[in-house]
Amino acid sequence: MLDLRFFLEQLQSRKILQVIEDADWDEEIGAFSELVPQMQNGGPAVLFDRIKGYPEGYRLLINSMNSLERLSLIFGLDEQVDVKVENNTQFVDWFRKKLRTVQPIPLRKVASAPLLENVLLDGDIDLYKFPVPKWHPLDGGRYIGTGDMVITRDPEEGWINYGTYRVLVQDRRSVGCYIPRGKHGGIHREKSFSRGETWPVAICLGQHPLLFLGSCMEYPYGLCEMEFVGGLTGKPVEVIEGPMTGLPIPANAEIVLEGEAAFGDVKEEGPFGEWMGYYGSPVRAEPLIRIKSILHRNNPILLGCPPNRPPLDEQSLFRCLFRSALIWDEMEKAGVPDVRGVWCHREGGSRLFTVVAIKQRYPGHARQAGLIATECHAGAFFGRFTIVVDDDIEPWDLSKVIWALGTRVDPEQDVEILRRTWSTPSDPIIPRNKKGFNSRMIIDACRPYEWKEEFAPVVTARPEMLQAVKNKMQKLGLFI
Ligand SMILES: Cc1cc2nc3c(=O)[nH]c(=O)nc-3n(C[C@H](O)[C@H](O)[C@H](O)COP(=O)(O)O)c2cc1C
Ligand SMILES: [Mn+2]
Repeated sequence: MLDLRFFLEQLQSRKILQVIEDADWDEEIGAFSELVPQMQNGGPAVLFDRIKGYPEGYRLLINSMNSLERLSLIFGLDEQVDVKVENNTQFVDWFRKKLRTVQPIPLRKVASAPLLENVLLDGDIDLYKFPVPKWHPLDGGRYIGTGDMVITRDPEEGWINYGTYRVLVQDRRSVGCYIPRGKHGGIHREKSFSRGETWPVAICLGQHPLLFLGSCMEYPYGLCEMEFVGGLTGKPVEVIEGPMTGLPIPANAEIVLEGEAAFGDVKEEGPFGEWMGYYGSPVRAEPLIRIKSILHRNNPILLGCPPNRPPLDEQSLFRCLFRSALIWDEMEKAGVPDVRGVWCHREGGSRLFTVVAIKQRYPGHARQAGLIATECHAGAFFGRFTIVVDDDIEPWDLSKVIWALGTRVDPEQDVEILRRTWSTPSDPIIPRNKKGFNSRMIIDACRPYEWKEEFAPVVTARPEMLQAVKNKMQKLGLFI
């Protein structure tokens, strides 16, 4: 059941939910969000209740997706994936198969929903009713939307997009939202404004993590993320028609804001502690979304998923698994043969450092793989390094990747630089006056194709000897 409360029950029965009371929304919850994911096995999910200054029941959940066990629960696939395997590539394989086979299922409209238990209009609209954290000390305000879904419609083509973009409380009745150019919600916004219309938005601030994970995935332009989620579970996602915007809002959501923005009505947004571990984007003017209604369940739960410095943060594990699968899938669809693995390393926030393994088949195969991994939809935004390795290197194994870099790369001929690629104001290495573009490095760390057969052999014993000695060592109590 795609209900956050059902998921909480599952966490509770597995004893991976910690309730914390009396925490302060002002930086203290943020500090928890930095430290808890650094614990063993990703730490527990944490549900904050009785947050300072707020009544019991107005809750906030963090760290709810930061382990393979939790991700398996969310996707309902306990049986199929061995969640104990470190650096789990099985999850990527499973998800890649889904990407190939899932047929999107249209949303199903329902008339009633728990979300309609409370409908706040006009003078009752007050965003400070909810325990919105100030996550990091230098944040420009209290960010209500981190584990959110911003719902918009393409005013020309009619399709609905669900995208996760951060949301700042600007005052009691308006929010700001950070959507760099090219993101789907941003394209919808641009289209509405260029038609001289206002931009209607619904912002979902608490929902089952599967819906959230669908929303923050780089699913292709023109396709509705919640129809894909429906396809994944085999059942349509149930939605109500937003009373103010008509947008399809998940019926079991916890808190939803409906509003609209008008061209030229802007306010400064930022800074915000971002996923690369920096306050990368300078303060900019962003459209003010003026809230027309708040819908919420009794005792509502905000889903928090704040950025912190990778790799031991809440976001980079699921982003690593999904982006690896999405890039792999797009490479195959683009006709790159013999891709043996893709890994978007958490150390790079699962964007900045992508490794692709191939079995080289023909001259230029490695460059083709590197270029497409870098510029396909799932990889195009804000990447930095793409490394292509032979299939004897597991792309998730950093120490082997670095060994291949050191021994199979002649920088003079194995490095390509792409210029003026898609970046964002958040990119910390790009100076203020040049924000928007960045460059990419593609490193071909495969053995050179034309003399790969003569390439220096790897030092290792014969496989049968290795196995025999491993057996002997085990008997002696010597384990590797
Ligand atoms: C917790 C979290 C916060 C995010 N915040 C933003 C954001 O503020 N702006 C943004 O453009 N992308 C943000 N992203 C990434 C987008 O959700 C992701 O690129 C998604 O594919 C966007 O949807 P779209 O492809 O439909 O545009 C965030 C992702 C996560 C997991
Ligand atoms: Mn989209």
